[in-house]
Amino acid sequence: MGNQLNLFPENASTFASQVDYIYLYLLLVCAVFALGVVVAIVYFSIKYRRNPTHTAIQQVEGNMMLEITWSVVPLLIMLTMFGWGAWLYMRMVTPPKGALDYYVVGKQWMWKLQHPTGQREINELHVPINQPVRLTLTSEDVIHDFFVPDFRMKRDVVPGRYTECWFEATKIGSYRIECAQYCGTKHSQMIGLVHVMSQADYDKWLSGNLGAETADAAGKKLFEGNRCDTCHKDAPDARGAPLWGVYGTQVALRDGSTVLADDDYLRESILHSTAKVVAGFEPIMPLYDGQLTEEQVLQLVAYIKTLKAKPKETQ
Ligand code: HEC
Ligand SMILES: [Cu+2]
Repeated sequence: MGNQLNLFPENASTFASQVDYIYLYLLLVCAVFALGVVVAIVYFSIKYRRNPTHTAIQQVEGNMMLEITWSVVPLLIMLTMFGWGAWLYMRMVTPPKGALDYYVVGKQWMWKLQHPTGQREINELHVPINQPVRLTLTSEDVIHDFFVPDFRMKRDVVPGRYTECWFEATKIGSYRIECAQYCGTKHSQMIGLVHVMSQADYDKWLSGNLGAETADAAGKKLFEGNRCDTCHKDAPDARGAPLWGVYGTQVALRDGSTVLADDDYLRESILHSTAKVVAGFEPIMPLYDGQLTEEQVLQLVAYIKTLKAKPKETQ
């Protein structure tokens, strides 16, 4: 919008302006109250300054109306902040169906990113415009934080678990990625760029970067290479728990509880299989902790998510 004073980063995603509106609203409310307090301080300190003509001042013991007003009015104002904030927060943490799935692994001190179609990048991410993009994030070492100020998008990247976030870019251009969690000596150099492109340019970019394997294809190779398939076969006599169609279902565990088979559960089952043992199975699965990188685990999880249940055979 021309040469204006740049108080805010650019608005380059669908929720950037929403975040700014809330921010301005909070600022406005604070400013109005701060101003009121300052004016009252100045006014009263002049009005009631030490003065020989002032005699002893009458004590005010309390005023019910006043008490109620200054409790209820701030409460109502707070509730508007809460309601508005919660509404936007829910939008920001719920990726829409059909979002493109990208994977992000943070590492001292770089970002490794992978496209749904397999292309890999370091510290750079090319995405199409006007298309919801979902990121699944994890870390190889310490806590990082994936921050794109121009999208108002920020998510902690935590070792040992998956976090996710999403955005839909609305402006072609390049936007800075910053690590927003102090992560060691070169934290300030853990930066990158998101390149938002037209769909046509994006397709061209993708086709110029062939030779990559999708995450689930790489996962399939790892699955065979690590001999997961010797136990996890799609056969009734398999020694491992069935993985076909397991994603998104409730899994019954040996201790009688159930657990939702989401990304985090699959990750934990691969690295520390004994943490949650599936009902009807012995904890014979080897521990893969330390044997697989986070990227490989992401790929295995991506592969397991593609395994669909076969239609039940009629007996
Ligand atoms: C020696 C046999 C064996 C091997 C090898 C093995 N698993 Fe397992 N796996 C099991 C058994 C048994 C269970 C169920 C008991 C448990 O949860 O520990 C299981 C459970 C799982 C689960 C949880 C499944 C569910 O239904 O909740 C996942 C995911 C999994 N394995 C993935 C893998 C992957 C990926 C590999 C290879 C890196 C692998 N397994 C290698 C035997 C094996
Ligand atoms: Cu970092």
